[in-house]
Amino acid sequence: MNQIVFLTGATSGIGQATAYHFASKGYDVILAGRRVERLNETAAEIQNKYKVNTLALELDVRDRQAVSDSLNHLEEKWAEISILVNNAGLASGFDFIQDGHIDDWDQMIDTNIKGLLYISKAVIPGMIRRGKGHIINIGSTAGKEVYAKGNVYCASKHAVDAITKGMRIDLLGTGIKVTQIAPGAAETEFSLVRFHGDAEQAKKVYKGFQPMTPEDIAEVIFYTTTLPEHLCINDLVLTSVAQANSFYIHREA
Ligand code: NDP
Ligand code: 8X3
Repeated sequence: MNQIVFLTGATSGIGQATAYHFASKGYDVILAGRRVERLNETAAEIQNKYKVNTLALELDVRDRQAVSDSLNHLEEKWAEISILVNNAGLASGFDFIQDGHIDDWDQMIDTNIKGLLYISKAVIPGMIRRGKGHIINIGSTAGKEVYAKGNVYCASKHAVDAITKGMRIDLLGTGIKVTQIAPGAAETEFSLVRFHGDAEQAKKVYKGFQPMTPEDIAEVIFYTTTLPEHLCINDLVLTSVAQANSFYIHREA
């Protein structure tokens, strides 16, 4: 039987690329996201291409009841999740704190922090019972430094940083590995979402340098799962060579 990886936010960007990558290595994949058409298309294409099993879970990670219902009632063949990738997340808005929108704040906090917690709460007990598992939380360079207009997004990713550390401490002795991957700029739908669909603004974010691709990050996420049983990468910051941290990006004119 193949091992099972569960990815949230698998309808685009890093989550989708990671689903393809794990499938290419022979994993069965549970894909979760809200956009059901994309979810079904991605699941079907992965199944066709890599001849592994896929399960498409239409799920809003902010919906506490839906998360616990769907994860506690998985068919038996899907219940033993080996690897959880807590990837679903977003930045919504790019405003000084005094101009920020409370709906944006709620959405980021509810998705990036509470969603990650709801999903983890549902998956961890099975891992504990089996005495093994790997949780990979997708943080950000925004969880390491705070930049202007990043306020609540940065706070949500600092929370991911803290929750990841807390998980690793609390899960000591259970055999579960806990890893944070903290990427810098990667060209996905991230900026389009942040700027509420403004494609011109989104394009500017990646102008003049080569950002990472979602596939770059997928490869590294997979790598962290290939180490011997006694080894765990705790925290990994990953940027393109043109980026040093949240503040410094070398752009060609
Ligand atoms: P995308 O916008 O391309 O993908 C985001 C994914 O998250 C989508 O699949 C979306 O699916 C899902 N998602 C958003 N909200 C919810 C929700 N409420 N419930 C379920 N799924 C949700 O962006 P990225 O791939 O770039 O982002 C993935 C993660 O990487 C995020 O946590 C982001 O913060 C982080 N990150 C991104 C960086 C970048 O530069 N791109 C850098 C550092 C970190 P759907 O809309 O279908 O629900
Ligand atoms: C995404 C990277 O620089 O927009 O987390 O915060 S950044």
